[in-house]
Amino acid sequence: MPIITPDYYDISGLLTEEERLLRDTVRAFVDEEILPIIEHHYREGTAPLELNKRFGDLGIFGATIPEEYGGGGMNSMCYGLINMEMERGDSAVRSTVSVQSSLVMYPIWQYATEELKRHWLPRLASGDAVGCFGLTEPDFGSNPSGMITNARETDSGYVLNGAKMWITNGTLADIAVVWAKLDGVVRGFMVEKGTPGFTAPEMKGKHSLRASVTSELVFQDCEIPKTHIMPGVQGLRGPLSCLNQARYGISWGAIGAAIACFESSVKYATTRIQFDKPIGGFQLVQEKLVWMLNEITKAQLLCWRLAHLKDSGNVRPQQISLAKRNNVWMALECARLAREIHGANGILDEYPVMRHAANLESVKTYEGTHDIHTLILGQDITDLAAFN
Ligand code: TGC
Ligand code: FAD
Repeated sequence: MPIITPDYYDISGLLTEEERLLRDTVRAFVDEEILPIIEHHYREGTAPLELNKRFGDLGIFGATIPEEYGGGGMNSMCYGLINMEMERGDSAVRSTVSVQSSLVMYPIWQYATEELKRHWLPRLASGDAVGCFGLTEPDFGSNPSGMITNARETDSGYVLNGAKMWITNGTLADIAVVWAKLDGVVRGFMVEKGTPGFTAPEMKGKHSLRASVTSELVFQDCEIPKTHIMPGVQGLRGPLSCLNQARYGISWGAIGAAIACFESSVKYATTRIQFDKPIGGFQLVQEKLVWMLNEITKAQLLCWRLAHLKDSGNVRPQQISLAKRNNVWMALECARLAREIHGANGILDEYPVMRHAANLESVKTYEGTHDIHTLILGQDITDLAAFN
């Protein structure tokens, strides 16, 4: 029997029964509710919003947030497994999970006032509310410290001015976590949908992550109450601490996309006949499948260990950078190899590989580009910064 879903080093055997059960539940959910509709959404360039409440019912949003705030109270392994299974469906649905859980619920839980935590976290966990995270600006992507979006304090609150770009779910969001400078220091602010002076137009024309909404956030004398600053953090380490959570999830997610490409490739290679035999019987095709299995297995082991480091409280951001950098690169290479194995059929949406390949181009760029993670690791090795 061919290997279809790779678990070559029995990572399943390293999971607890609860972790396995969760993985299998999310896997079945993706098979039954995401795979049948995702190509349609991708083709139309629409987000599967109907899934948000289902994610909430399944406890997928805010998996690691404490239960008293409506979260799942789960460990990092569970959060990783959720991301992996989701991205086996599509990077866009994993993006929705990443943004809601790591980039919206996490900073609210860590840094917002108790009142706003109690108000927003249960709504975000249930999928009744959607959030977004605004860090990137048109002129400041890899270098967010240069951001020009700013806040001015008034008697009643703060006035925001500036613009964010490339913001996942911005147009849909009921609550935006926005990073802006107050007296030259980066601070976190919570801006509710409909606040006068705040608009979030959708960006169009993407060839990648087409089943996800990406937006600008525009602030023109946008006044928010005093309570809506996040008192718990100051400086760039606020948004970067959230990115640690999301980059960790993406490291797992990328494995899911790679597995989808591997599964499709094995099925195709064992059934497509050329020169009177299945193409999987040719050495050059086998070499591609072996490369994929090899790299997926290494990525799985990396993430398994990373989850334990994270839950022990000993993980360093650079270790997360290594996993994000490696696993997304590995998944994109798998998608490209899968496209080759599928021949011309590889460009059709009857197979998932081109969609994953196009999505992974974004995943390689967001949450810190591949090269920015190279520089983070280069600095860690040499103690010399090469950013500028
Ligand atoms: P630097 O001087 O190194 O650090 C500034 C302060 O931050 C602290 N710090 C961190 N804290 C927590 N976690 C980390 N990973 C941290 N890295 C640094 C640092 O200790 C310092 O703290 P303090 O208290 O001393 O002030 O900062 P820098 O300006 O030199 O920047 C470093 C650099 C380039 C690595 C950083 O800016 C970076 O990572 N750039 C990439 C930007 C990025 O990843 N943007 C992502 C936007 S969000 C997104 O893409 C969402 S996609 C959503 C989806 O899934 O759909
Ligand atoms: P730039 O920073 O302009 O980089 C361009 C190129 O130059 C890259 O190859 C980069 O590696 C390279 N480069 C830059 N600096 C250096 C250097 N010092 N040394 C060597 N090479 C360098 N952001 C959010 O805040 N919230 C979101 O929800 C969000 N969602 C996104 C969704 C999608 C679909 C996409 C594509 C992006 C999203 N982003 C989001 C933005 C994302 O984080 C940025 O695109 C990313 O950080 C890179 O910034 P940039 O695109 O401006 O590229």
